[in-house]
This record gives sequence, C-alpha cells and structure tokens, in this order.
Amino acid sequence: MRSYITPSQVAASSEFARATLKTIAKARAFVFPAALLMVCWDFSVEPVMAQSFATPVNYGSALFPESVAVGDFNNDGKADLVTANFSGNSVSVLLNNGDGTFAAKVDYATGMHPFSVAVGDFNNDGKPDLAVTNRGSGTVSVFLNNGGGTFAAKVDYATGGAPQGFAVGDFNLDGKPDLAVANFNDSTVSVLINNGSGTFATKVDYPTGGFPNSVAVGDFNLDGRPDLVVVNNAEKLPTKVLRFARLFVSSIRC
Ligand SMILES: [Ca+2]
Ligand SMILES: [Ca+2]
Ligand SMILES: [Ca+2]
Repeated sequence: MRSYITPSQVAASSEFARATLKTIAKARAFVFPAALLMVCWDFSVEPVMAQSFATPVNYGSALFPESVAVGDFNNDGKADLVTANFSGNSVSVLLNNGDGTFAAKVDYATGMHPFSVAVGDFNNDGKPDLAVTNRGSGTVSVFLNNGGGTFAAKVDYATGGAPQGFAVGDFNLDGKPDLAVANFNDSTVSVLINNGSGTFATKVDYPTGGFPNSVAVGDFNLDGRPDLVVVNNAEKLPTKVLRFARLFVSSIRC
C-alpha cells in the first residue's frame, strides 16, 4: 500500500519517526528537490517499526529461572538458550529450532539454588560447555558438552559462601578459560584456574568489599592481563571497586 504523509502528520508522530522522516526527506531533497513538500512513503517497508520488538513468546524452564545465557550447544549455527533455575535446582537447555522458536527444555541437575550460568569451552574441544554457581551449595557446577546439544552430568568445585555472579576469562593466559566467582556471604571472589581438560584447580580467594554479587573481566590498566571488577552490595563507591581490580592484577601475578 502506498500512502502519503503531510508535514502535519509527521509532526504528530514519535520523535524517532520524525528524525527518520527528516533524514529521508533530506536524502530525497538531494536527488529530487521538489519532494521536500511531501514525503512518499511505502508502508510495506517501515524502518520505524523495524526498530521495535515483536510480542514476546514464552518458553518453559524449571522453577524460578534466575539467569540466562546463549550458546550454540549443538553446533548447527543457531543460538540456543540455557537458564539457571533457582528453585528447580537445575539448568534448562532449550535448543533453537532454526526459525526463532525453541524446542522444549531439557533439564540437568545442579547444586542447591543455582544462581548464574555462563558458557565457555572449558575442555577446548570446540563445543560450548556450561558453568553454574550454586548459591545454596557453595559450589560451581561444570557441565561438559557431549555434542549434539546434550551435556554430561555436573562436576562440582568448591567456591566461597553463597556464590552469585561469576565471569569467564583466561586469567593465567594459557588459552584455557578460567572462572572468577563472587561469593556474596564471604566478601571474596574465588578464582578457579582451568587445568586444561575441563577440570579446575582448587579455588584461590581474594578479598572484595561487602557482599559482592557480580564480577566482570576487563584489562583496565592495558597491560595485556585480564583484571576483575566486582560490585559490592554493601559499598556504594565505584572507585573502591576499581582499586580492587588493580590489586587483583598484582596478586594473580605473584
Ligand atoms: Ca544450536
Ligand atoms: Ca567443550
Ligand atoms: Ca587459563
């Protein structure tokens, strides 16, 4: 359907639509100066609507999903989902059907109250694996990918008390992804170094501020070594967080 929008109709539209139409009008004015008074618009192609999202579609997980991550678990080029289910004591894996829909969940048992889930190839076989913090168990569960989108049973590694957020990074620069876990109850972050086969060494703890609940990785001082930044629920000053990140660099290199 072809329609015509007058300047008054343009003024009544949203701010984004006005900006978009203004850009189009300018472009057309460059080629066809006479088109300045009336913008010809083909509503079968609507750049304004292309910036919005369709109605959500819900998929079932186990009880109280706390976090979600994305990875191509069956290596078909289509992004799949995994959720950590706090009350279900499980992760749910939902494989992508290829058309934007997902197959029914497949659950894998975790420890108690899984909180955060992340994806990494921990055994370096080209298949993305899973790691999950278990807030109620004081552990992180690692699930190695069997291929085909299924996972082996979990292997647990001890963390500090009430592990919540965690991050994946290569902290010792050996090409194998390691884990850094924020321990909410202990005011520490646990670093677990990958042994290379998808198993992890015993944790090494570093002090944080009070009640750390999330951790991320970045090279903040540009020395090529990954640093950590932790947000602490009990403290409000971001400068303290960054100072800790610098301390971590010197500690991990000792
Ligand atoms: Ca896939
Ligand atoms: Ca793997
Ligand atoms: Ca490593």
